[in-house]
Amino acid sequence: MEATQPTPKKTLYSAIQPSGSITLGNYLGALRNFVLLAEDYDCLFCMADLHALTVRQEPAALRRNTQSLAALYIACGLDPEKSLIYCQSHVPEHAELAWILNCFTYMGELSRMTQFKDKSAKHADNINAGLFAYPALMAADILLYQTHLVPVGADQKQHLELTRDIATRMNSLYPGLFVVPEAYIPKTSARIMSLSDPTRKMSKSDAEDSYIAVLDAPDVIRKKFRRAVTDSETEIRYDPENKPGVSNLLSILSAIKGTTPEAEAEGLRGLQYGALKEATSEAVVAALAPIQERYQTLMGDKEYISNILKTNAERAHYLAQKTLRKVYKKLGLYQV
Ligand code: ATP
Ligand code: LTN
Repeated sequence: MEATQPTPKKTLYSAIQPSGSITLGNYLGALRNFVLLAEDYDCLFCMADLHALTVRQEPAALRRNTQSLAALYIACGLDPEKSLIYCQSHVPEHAELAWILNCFTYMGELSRMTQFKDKSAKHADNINAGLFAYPALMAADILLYQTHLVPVGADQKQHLELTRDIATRMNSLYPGLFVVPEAYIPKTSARIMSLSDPTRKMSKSDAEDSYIAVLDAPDVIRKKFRRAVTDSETEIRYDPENKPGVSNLLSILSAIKGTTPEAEAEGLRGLQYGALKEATSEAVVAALAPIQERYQTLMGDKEYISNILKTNAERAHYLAQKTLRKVYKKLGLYQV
């Protein structure tokens, strides 16, 4: 009788930039799904420190944020024995494959990227070539591991489409080169908005009062929600177009509770905005408390974190080398 082999798991890849404190947007849009999906895939979760350099970073803060993000990945429930949690700059193949992909990515494609347009406007004094080529490095991250699924927030959809276009383009020139990845974007909470300007996405590199950090103390969370911009009406209704502030609070509340924004609006019908803010902040405080506790414990053992990052980078490096060698060979780079 033939022995049945277990089907190998597909590969899941995602990354977050260590460019500031991880926000509730990063958590609900991305990190939380990493944890939910991790069991079913072979996973890699990266701290995208090379991407973070596309905007000026203070060196000590970048170092601290990278270590903190590693601890937060684990505190949120990712198991570093099962998933590869590692730092992008520790695996040189990311930058090497990015160069190759740059040669297969058109200027026109890169200049259509809304993140490039947004960040250029925000950092008009530093519109560098790295910011422009950012999506090619992101494509390299993903394609290097022959990734099937990439969980991200809605703002990264365009970058994922470009990654797929690059992979498909190169596969038609060099058959069988890359797996063409799919994006996984959550239905609700794919785009959590800023508390101070609910028409813009919550972002960790904006002013502190515009976002909730996953590591904010309970009183800070309550204060930030109390000050969150709403509107001059009084009705609690889910209507992102006309009531972006109120709708954002309803999205956050329902994402935490696993319900829908409409159901939460119904439950709070007739109450004032203060009640919505309180319900949202208490739900967020309760959801973040166990993560914060685990995070504090992990940060008490920095050696544990650095050992994990060291061994995981070696494993990632091994996988990355396999793809890079294949790419060099198929493209005709002379091998000795
Ligand atoms: P920065 O402000 O430095 O550009 P960011 O807060 O936008 O950072 P990223 O590191 O670029 O965060 O994103 C990490 C992940 O979090 C990505 O999958 C991204 O789509 C997701 N994400 C970021 N902001 C939000 C948001 N407001 N709502 C939902 N998901 C988000
Ligand atoms: N560009 C992403 C971060 C990122 C990423 C990736 C996400 C870098 N490399 C690979 C998914 C897969 C962002 O969120 N700004």
